[in-house]
Order: sequence, then structure tokens, then C-alpha cells
Amino acid sequence: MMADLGLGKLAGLPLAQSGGSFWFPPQSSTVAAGSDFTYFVVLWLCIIFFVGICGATLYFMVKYRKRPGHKEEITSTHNTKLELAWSIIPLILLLVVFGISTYWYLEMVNPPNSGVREIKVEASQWKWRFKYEGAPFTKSWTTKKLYLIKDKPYQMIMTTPDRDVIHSMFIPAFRVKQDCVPGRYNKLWFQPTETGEFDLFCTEYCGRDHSEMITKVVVVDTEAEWRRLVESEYDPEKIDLEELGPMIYADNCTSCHTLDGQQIPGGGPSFQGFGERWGKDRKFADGTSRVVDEAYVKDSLETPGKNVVEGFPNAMTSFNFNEKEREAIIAFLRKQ
Ligand code: HEC
Ligand SMILES: [Cu+2]
Repeated sequence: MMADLGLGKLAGLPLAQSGGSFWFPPQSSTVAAGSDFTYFVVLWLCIIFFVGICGATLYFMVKYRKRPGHKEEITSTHNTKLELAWSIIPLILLLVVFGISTYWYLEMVNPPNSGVREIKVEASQWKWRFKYEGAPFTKSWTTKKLYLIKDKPYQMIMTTPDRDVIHSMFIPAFRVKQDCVPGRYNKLWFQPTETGEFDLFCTEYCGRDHSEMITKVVVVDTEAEWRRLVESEYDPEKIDLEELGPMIYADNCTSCHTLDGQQIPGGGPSFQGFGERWGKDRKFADGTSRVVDEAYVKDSLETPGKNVVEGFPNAMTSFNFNEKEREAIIAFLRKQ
């Protein structure tokens, strides 16, 4: 790993500490030290040149000031050595900065070749949702926090729903940041190196509650701990119906049912207008009909072949939700 420059400590300033300081949170990912190193190289170059140039300017102002008895000197127009020096030295310094920043930029954009875990990130006004790909359970969205395992590489696949606005995910302790753009998938990878809780901010002004679009990244040591946390968040007993309904829909129904009237080939009717169909008769393929109510939704979920909606295939998988989950999905459907 990259050692920090230590220049801050040398100069007696709390500028370049690696363990977190007034200026920076602790370095908690594999690229954090490189990001800080690049920053301090540029910062110290700027400080040295600023002090040098301003100092020389002040010195010359005093030294050559107009005063009684002082004779004006003829200004020299050319000094080849000096001019070469002030072209070549900055060129070398800029190439060094270019080299360091390119090296760390490539580290930041290229994830390792294997073992990378994908997490789908969905930002919307004004909340974050995370879905853990390849998790050994299906109900894998978390909305309260982002859970990670120490020393494992992660690839974020980041997006925002089509009708939302641009957001941006920023984890200062990891020194990483990436936009979430409506209708696009952006990528961001990182590997946490410390356990603990870290801030995650939306860093793109996104409307009224932008300032509250903050959450925490929780990094734990073991797979078992991580799994317990992710599952605890999904625990239907602990989640509001309001939150649970859309989660169940997103996790289980989107492959066959849309909310915007579009028809998925081989899927079921769009849920658009479901609230209006509530309490009215629904016609089925076998010529029977039935009122759309709680019992109908329960049967649709548990025994989908019983009432097959006219014009649709008998192709729905059955779901055995508990009472609270069913209540949540019914509330969600009635709002469509
Ligand atoms: C594999 C595809 C598939 C999945 C996944 C699926 N459905 Fe369906 N669904 C269908 C099809 C096809 C129909 C129409 C045929 C029928 O009524 O069985 C249907 C019908 C329905 C109906 C009756 C619709 C109406 O307009 O009267 C409800 C309610 C329903 N599904 C709820 C759900 C819910 C809730 C989920 C997710 C938890 C879900 N479905 C997941 C395919 C699916
Ligand atoms: Cu935002």
C-alpha cells in the first residue's frame, strides 16, 4: 500500500494523516491512500509554488521600489537558461502529477478480474436501495444501510428510475463517488479495508430532501454477520407496509407485471389501474368471473391456475406470502 506523504506531519500540520483527521475521514478502501497521496502531491506543489511566487513578487516589490537615490536599471529582455528552466521543471512536475493520477485513476476504474460481488444501487428522490446479487436468498433489497464484507471487492451497478433526477453516491471514507443517472447504468467498484460504519451521501443536488439523502455503509468481518444484517433488514415484521409492498413487487413480480400499462410477453396484466378494478368483476378464460378483492389476490398468489384472467396465459408462479406480506402487496396493488 502507498505510504502517505507525511509532509503534513513534517510541517507540523494535521494535513496528511492517514488515520482520519479534521480534514479527512480514515482511509477505508484500497484506493483511499492513493487518492489522498495524489491530493497531497498536488496540494504541496501548489503551496510551494504559491509561497515561492508570492514571496519573490513581494521581495522584488520592496527591493526595486522607487525611492530617492535609487537609479532605474535597464530591464533585460531575455535569459535563455532561466526560460528553459521555468519551462522544463514545470513540465516534469506536471508529468509526475499526470503519472500518479493516471495510475490511481486506473486502479479506481478497473475492478479485479475475479471474486467481484455485484450490488445493484437504485437512487431515487430521496432514498437509496441496494440489491445484493448472488445472495443466497431472494429478498435481497436493503433500504436502510449498505452492507459489505471487509476485504471483498464490490462492483456497484448504479441507476435511477426513468422519471427521477440525477443523484450521486459518495462514500468519503472510501474516496469513491459515482453518479446515478435516470435510465442509465453506471459502474463503481471498491474494496473496503476497515470494518465499521461509514457515511454515504447523495452528492448531487436532487431536490427538497437532498440533505436527508444520507445513509450508512456497514462493513463487517464475516459472511455470516453480513447475511444476518441483510436478512434482518428484510424481516417483514420490522418493515412498514408502505415500504414492504414495493419491495415485494420489485423482488418478485417485475418479470411479468408492469406498473405503466405495458404488457410483458408471456406475463400477466399490467398492474396499472388495479385500484380502479378493485371491487369490480373480473372475467376469466373459463367464462367465470369474480370480484377483485383481498381473497382474489390471495388466490391469485397461492393458486394462480384457479382464476386465469381472460386473454392471458396460465403462467404465473405461485407465492406463499405471510399475512403481513400479503397485506403489503394488496395495499400496493390498490394504489396502482
Ligand atoms: C412468471 C410470471 C409471473 C410472475 C413472476 C407473477 N405473475 Fe401475477 N400473473 C401472471 C399471469 C400470466 C397472470 C394472468 C393469468 C392469471 O390470472 O393467472 C397473472 C395474474 C395476476 C393477478 C391477477 C391480475 C388481474 O388483473 O386480475 C394478480 C393479482 C397477480 N398476478 C399478482 C402477482 C404478484 C403480486 C406477483 C409478485 C409477487 C406476481 N403476480 C408475479 C404471471 C406472473
Ligand atoms: Cu439525491
